[in-house]
Amino acid sequence: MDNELQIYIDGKFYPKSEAKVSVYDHGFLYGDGVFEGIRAYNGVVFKLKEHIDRLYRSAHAIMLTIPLTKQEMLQAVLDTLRKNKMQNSYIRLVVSRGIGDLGLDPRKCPKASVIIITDTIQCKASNAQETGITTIFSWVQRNPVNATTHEIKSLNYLNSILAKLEANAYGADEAMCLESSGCIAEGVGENVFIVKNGEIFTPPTSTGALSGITAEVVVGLAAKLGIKVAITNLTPFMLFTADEAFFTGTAMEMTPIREVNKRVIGDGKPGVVTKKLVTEFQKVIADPTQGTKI
Ligand code: PXG
Repeated sequence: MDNELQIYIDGKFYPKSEAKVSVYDHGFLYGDGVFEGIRAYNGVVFKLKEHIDRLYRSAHAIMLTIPLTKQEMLQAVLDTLRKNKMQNSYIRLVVSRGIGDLGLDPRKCPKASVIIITDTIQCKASNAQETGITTIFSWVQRNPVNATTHEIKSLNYLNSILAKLEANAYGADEAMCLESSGCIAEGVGENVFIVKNGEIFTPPTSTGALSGITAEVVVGLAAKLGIKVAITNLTPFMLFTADEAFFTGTAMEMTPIREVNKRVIGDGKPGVVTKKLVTEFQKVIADPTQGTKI
């Protein structure tokens, strides 16, 4: 197929149907690797440098040597988008430990593998931004900071998948995880924010949450709008009784939360502060100075 999506694997392009990695790759055998999810809007890769920086920080934390410089990685992402003539895309950048033997010792894996997929994603209903989504607290505790913490964007996502299964089982749109002290860590692939009395609150990354690039953008927008932001522990009660709540993430973008474990948040509709931020957020993702041009 001529128009089949082309996938980058270690410097070469393969049609999607032939883009394969070895069953001896430790990314597959052990979840040993790191990744990023990135979006391109209208020919501009949003916050590409920030995502690449985070990828290399994750790799550093698991002592994984990426066989490309950051600049080469950036070029490889742009090349893959150009190859596929993609102007709008959801980009998945994966670096796995590479091929080893059946033992888990990473020293048996001489070379990491770099994979770049430039596809699209549908992770929420098309009207989610207007209606908000429903969520539940999962029984699954976020991996603690002294374990496979989500501060590292690693290929170990079973913690999130267990929580997502719970959302599916209860018919909720998304799940959230609590950390060991019972405070809110984050969603399965999103950071969580609440609004109370016109101020914004979000948990610190010391709960084992990822330092979200979308969250950082939203915090910046709030500052620009003169809305106070506090990074602080959030209890489930604080979310139940918030005026407004929303998720942020590359895949989810900014999405209002209207319900948590059947408790309606505020009046069950996206609130004024959330709506103001969503408007600003739409402007930022459309701003070519906020990313890297394809
Ligand atoms: N927390 C976790 C654990 C994440 O994986 C975020 C927060 C949001 O971070 P950014 O930087 O994107 O604002 C993420 C990243 C999906 C999906 O399919 C989403 C992520 C990762 C993997 C899959 O929804 N989001």
